[in-house]
Amino acid sequence: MAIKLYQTETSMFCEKARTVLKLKNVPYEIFDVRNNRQPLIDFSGQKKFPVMDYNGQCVIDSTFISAFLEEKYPQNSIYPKNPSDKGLCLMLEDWADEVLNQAIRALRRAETPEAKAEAEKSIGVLFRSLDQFLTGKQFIFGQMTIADIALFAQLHYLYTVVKYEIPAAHKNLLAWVDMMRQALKLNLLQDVVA
Ligand SMILES: N[C@@H](CCC(=O)N[C@@H](CS)C(=O)NCC(=O)O)C(=O)O
Repeated sequence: MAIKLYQTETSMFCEKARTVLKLKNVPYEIFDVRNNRQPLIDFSGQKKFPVMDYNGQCVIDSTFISAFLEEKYPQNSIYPKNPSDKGLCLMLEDWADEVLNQAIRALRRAETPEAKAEAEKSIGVLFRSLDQFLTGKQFIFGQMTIADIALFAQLHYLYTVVKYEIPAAHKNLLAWVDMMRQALKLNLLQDVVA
């Protein structure tokens, strides 16, 4: 069995895939696409990452990579057992990957004080929803699932790349972020999941 992840260290979607591999204790090697995307394009026929080479089988997109890994390595399941909870978990994964991701990208791209204020206003709405949702919660479904992993990968990017701290008012959200930091054995929020 050989797994190669085409990736970069700082991409949130790559960190999401690495976290699933780590949770399941699956060994893998990496190919860093930062300076050379050609091997990724040759292997996958497209330029987005992460891409997983699983014994020559090509799996594109962090959501499909996670589901594929779950099938091959059921230990430390990334989905809740209850079927309805699993549906909600998948919706949360999608919300993190699409909605939260767009707000974080907007914050990263904001160059003027006006653009930054606008982006902070938009992401503030999402922080408030998350803060409310995470009231009194540790892992969302009682064990670490892809909902926690996908949300953390996006929020973590604020600390590793954007250099933006979630405002102190969002106490439940910040407590959850810190709980995830500890669960993933990161000394600092600025460290990436390896
Ligand atoms: N839905 C995809 C998103 C992947 C994605 O947008 N990756 C970015 C890096 S974070 C990328 O490939 N950017 C380069 C490009 O679009 O050319 C996933 O979950 O893997």
